[in-house]
Amino acid sequence: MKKKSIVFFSIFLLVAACAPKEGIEIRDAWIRTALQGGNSALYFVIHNYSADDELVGISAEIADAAEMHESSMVDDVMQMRMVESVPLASGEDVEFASGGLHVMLIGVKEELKAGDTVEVVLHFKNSVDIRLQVPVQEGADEHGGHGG
Ligand SMILES: [Cu+2]
Repeated sequence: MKKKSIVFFSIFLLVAACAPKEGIEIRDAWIRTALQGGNSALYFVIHNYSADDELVGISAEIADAAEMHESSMVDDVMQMRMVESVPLASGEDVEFASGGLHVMLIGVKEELKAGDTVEVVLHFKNSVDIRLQVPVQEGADEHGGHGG
């Protein structure tokens, strides 16, 4: 009688415990409440898991224009300048937050109330567009004297 030998193959695959993420991730996005015709601001954090890239623009149908701005204190006065593109270094977080980088939504076409959702599209130099549904939240109005 032939003895069947059963061979157990233990196959060890070298699998990374956690597959590396790729692309660009946006988190903690929110938009400040605003009245119709007024200005609002969009904030978020970007993490770039890929090679160096740049955020080159933002589209938001809800507003007449969406511009990237950077606030900074100059001689105790908050100043803002428009930014054409924002470098996204590989592996780095870039934060759009009150008092720093932000996206101005100029001339919103309808009132933005807390709990609403607004669609925005982020454009990159190398990566494909990212479409986001962003919640509207109450927030301090840092743009009181901004004028657009
Ligand atoms: Cu601004």
